[in-house]
Amino acid sequence: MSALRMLTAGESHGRALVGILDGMPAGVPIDKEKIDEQLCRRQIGLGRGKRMSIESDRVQILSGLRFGKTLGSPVALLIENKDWPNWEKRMSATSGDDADPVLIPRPGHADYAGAIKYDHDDMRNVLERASARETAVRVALGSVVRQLLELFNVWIGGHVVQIGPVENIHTFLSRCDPMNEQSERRIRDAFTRAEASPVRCGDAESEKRMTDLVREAEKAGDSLGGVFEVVALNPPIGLGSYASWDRRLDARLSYAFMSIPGIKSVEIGQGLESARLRGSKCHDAFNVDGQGVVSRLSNRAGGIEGGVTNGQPILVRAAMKPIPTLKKPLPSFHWIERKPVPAHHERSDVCAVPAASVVGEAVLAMELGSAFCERFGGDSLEQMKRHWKSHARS
Ligand code: EPS
Repeated sequence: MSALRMLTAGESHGRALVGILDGMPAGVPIDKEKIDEQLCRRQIGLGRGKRMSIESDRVQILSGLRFGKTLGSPVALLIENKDWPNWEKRMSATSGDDADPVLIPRPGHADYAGAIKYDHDDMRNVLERASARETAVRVALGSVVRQLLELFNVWIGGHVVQIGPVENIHTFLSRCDPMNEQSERRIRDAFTRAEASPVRCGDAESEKRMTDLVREAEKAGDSLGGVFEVVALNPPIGLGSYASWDRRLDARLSYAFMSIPGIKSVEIGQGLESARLRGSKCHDAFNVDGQGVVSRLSNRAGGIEGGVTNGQPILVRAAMKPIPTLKKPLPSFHWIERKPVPAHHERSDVCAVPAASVVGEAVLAMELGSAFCERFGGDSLEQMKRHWKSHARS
């Protein structure tokens, strides 16, 4: 069982999203503003739909904290759906049956398989929970864990490296630099620039091509996917384990990233590219200097060898498919009449890859934080700090 356990609940147009995080050590200072900052980052970006102008996600901390510090008890968070008053009758938890049912499934969404699986006669019962709106509360929970990791100097960032066929040609991952002051600065700079970009891409030329593409897809009533990359700097050596399949950190990260709606593939380090390379070009050679300090000549493994962190930055890339809700819908069929009709459309995002990148950061924080708590244990932050200090070695 993971040291940190997370559970979320909530429908996209229900009253609120709720998240519970169990396993946080006691005494960790948590800043609500920092959680709200992450929620805000998830909402912005070119290509987001009209819903984002209705919502202004802010967290309410329901339990697990006292005077700004964790208690060691479960942390419960709530994010209100501002859209709820518009759906109060149609999404009532207690009474009513007069809402028009959704009867036309969208290819690519959970509508069809979900309705059959749960014996629903209204596909709204599926789409409300299958919606990527759920990721808002995951970002909030991830921010709590991120604040723990920051106390141990672990820093997480991310950016978009591809939208549709347009790639950011200046990704640092392709170079797989080893960790040193220079590469750390380069990574941080790239992410700082991405922060100011509407498509979360720090390279001006690629950004321009990406924004043109999103605007053009919007006009065409179409949607776009892409690839984002997230990085954890300064992870300690020894998170995860090679000892059992389900303790391998790369396996756990892949599982977690694949659970983000729309994600179709996950790469750690140079990922797929490894299959093309010879062993002599694929692995990260050691270097020992005159003082006996060990370093690496590259970081193609993305910071994980044998399922265990090796102290190099952790690099994860994830590919997202285009949003399935299309203004110009694909062919579908009427669930009752069994006749061909275009798919259901309410409103939708053209491209949510910049938002998914922020969700990826939260997911990385959650998995890393859990492995961190497993390795350094402790019921309180003070105990964890003592364990962390006594484990430090290279
Ligand atoms: C989302 C809210 C949703 C969508 C999007 C994610 O709002 P609504 O359904 O009211 O327009 O914008 O959902 C999806 C991408 C999806 O596939 O369901 C959010 O808060 O991120």
